[in-house]
Amino acid sequence: NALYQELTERKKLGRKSFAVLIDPDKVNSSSIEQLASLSVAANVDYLFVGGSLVIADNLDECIQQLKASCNIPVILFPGAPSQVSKYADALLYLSLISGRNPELLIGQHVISAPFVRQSGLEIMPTGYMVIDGGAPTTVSYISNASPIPSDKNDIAMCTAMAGEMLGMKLIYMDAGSGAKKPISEGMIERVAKHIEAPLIVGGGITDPEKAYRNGKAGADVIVIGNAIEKDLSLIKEMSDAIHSVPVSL
Ligand code: 1GP
Repeated sequence: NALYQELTERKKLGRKSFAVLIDPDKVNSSSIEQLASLSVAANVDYLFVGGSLVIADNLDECIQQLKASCNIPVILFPGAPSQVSKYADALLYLSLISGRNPELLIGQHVISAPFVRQSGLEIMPTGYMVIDGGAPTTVSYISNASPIPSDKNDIAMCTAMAGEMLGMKLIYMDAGSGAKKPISEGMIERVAKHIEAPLIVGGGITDPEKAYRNGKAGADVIVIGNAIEKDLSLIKEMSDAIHSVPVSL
């Protein structure tokens, strides 16, 4: 589990990481190359690949191409068990702990377990928490589970604590891709103070200032997808902002 170790070491040092989220439906071979070279130039730490709804059948190709174009670790962020590719470096093994849909807590894991193990991927058990992003997002609809209300910081904190005590190694708080309202710094701070696992935060972050504030509030990894799809120059701006968060332990 080399990548997980790296994540925890970065957290110990108070260093923030930037993950670019790539939706396989929204890229083609030339945009993948461009994304990879911009990400290398901007010192992006991780490439996350996946989405709640992946329509095209190009996951393997997309990842193989990313791996051929750069050395940034590729981590799967699957919306369904079908989104597993042995070509990636690691897999966020998500259990939707904010919801009460048994299929996404454990059901789909049971069905895909042999396949996932056989993939040889580094598995990162992740407590996945969907937070209300102001309007229904794809993830809130597809998951068929209520998100945590955006102002209920204590619910988020207790959910993350429970996830960690159940053995989850990462906590991922997500307002959903393209969320109108990203997660508040108050909620991030409340959760970060009560867990030791690295905290991933994403959903609806569109400006570098917000990304910076999330890092200051306690997010260890900041994930950005939509905003970058719209404006590739944001890769560098976001990366600089996230990496400029002062170290505080
Ligand atoms: C969604 O956290 C990710 O699952 C990123 O969201 O696409 O809104 O940046 P955006």
